[in-house]
Amino acid sequence: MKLKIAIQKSGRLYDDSVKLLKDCGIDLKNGVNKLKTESDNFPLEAYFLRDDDIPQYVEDAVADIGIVGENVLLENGRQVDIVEQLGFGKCRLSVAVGRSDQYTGVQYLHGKRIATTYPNLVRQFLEKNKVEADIHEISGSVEIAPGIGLAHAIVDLVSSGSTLFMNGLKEVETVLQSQAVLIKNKGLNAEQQAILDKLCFRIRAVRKARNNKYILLNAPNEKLKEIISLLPGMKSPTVLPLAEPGWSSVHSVLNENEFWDIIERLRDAGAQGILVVPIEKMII
Ligand code: PRT
Ligand code: ZN
Repeated sequence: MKLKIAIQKSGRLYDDSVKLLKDCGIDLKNGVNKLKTESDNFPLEAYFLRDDDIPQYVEDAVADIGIVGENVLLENGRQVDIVEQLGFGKCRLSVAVGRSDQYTGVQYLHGKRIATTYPNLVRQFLEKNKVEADIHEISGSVEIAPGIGLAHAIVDLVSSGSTLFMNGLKEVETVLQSQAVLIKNKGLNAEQQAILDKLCFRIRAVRKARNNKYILLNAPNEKLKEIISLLPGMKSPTVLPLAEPGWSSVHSVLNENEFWDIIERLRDAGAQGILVVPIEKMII
C-alpha cells in the first residue's frame, strides 16, 4: 500500500515540495515531465498536477494527500482537512489601488470595480466588510487591470510587492495570509493514516531543524553562569571543559527568530569562538 500525494507539477511550490520530501529522507524517482512517480524508500506515490486541481483530486480521493497554497484551497472551497502548515510559498492576498488614489479605508471600494482571479475570497471579504462592489474575474495579469482602465482596484497575491510597485499600485488591505499546507482526504483508512503520521513526524522534525541552529562557544568559567542564562536550549546547554584551564565549551540550540539578538548578548557577556551550525533533523 502506498500513500498518494499530489504536488504542483511546475511553478512556485514544486521545488520546495520536492525538497521537503527529500529532507524527510524520501527520494522520488526522477519525475520530470511525468504525471506520476514513486519513492523506493517510503510508501509514497507522487502525482504532479496543476495547483488549482489539487484540492479536488484530494477531495475525490484520487490523491490521498496534497501540497497546495491556502489561497487556492480557500478559494476553491473543497472539503479536505489541513494537516500541517509547511512554512514555504508564503504570500498574502491583498487589495491594491493606484499609487496616487486617496484610499480612505475599505469603504473606498464601495461601487468600485475590482479585478481578481480570486472571486470567492473577494466576495467573502466584501461581505464581511459590508461593501458592495463589482467583482471582475480575470484569469491572469491582474496587476495591469487598473492601468488599462479595466478596474479601479485589484485583489492579487503579493510577496515582495515589486509587481505592484512596477505597475504603479499600492497595497491597502490584506484579505488573507497564505502559505503552502499539507491537506488530506477526509476518509483515509487506518493504513493510509499510519503512513501519513510517519510522514508528518518527519516533516515536523525537518521544519524544527530549519528553524533552529546549533551553537558552540568558548567561555571563561567565571562568565559561565551569565552566558548559560542567555541560552534557551532544548533542555539545558552542554558544558565541557576545554584543554586550557579556566575555560569551557558550551553547546546549545537557538531559534532563528531570537538568533542575532542572543548572539550579540553572548559576545557582550564574554563568549568567544562562537560557531553556528545548521541542524539536519530535530526530534523533541
Ligand atoms: O500552473 P499552476 O496552475 O500549477 O501554477 P500557478 O501559475 O497557478 O501558480 P504559481 O506557481 O504562480 O503559484 C503557486 C502558489 O505559490 C500560489 O498559489 C501561492 O500559494 C504561492 N505564491 C507565493 C505565489 C506568490 N508567492 C506570488 N508572489 N503565487 C503567485 N505569486 C505572484 C502573484 O500572483 C503576482 O503576480 O507573484 C506576483 C507578485 O509577486 P511579488 O514578489 O512581485 O509581490
Ligand atoms: Zn494555478
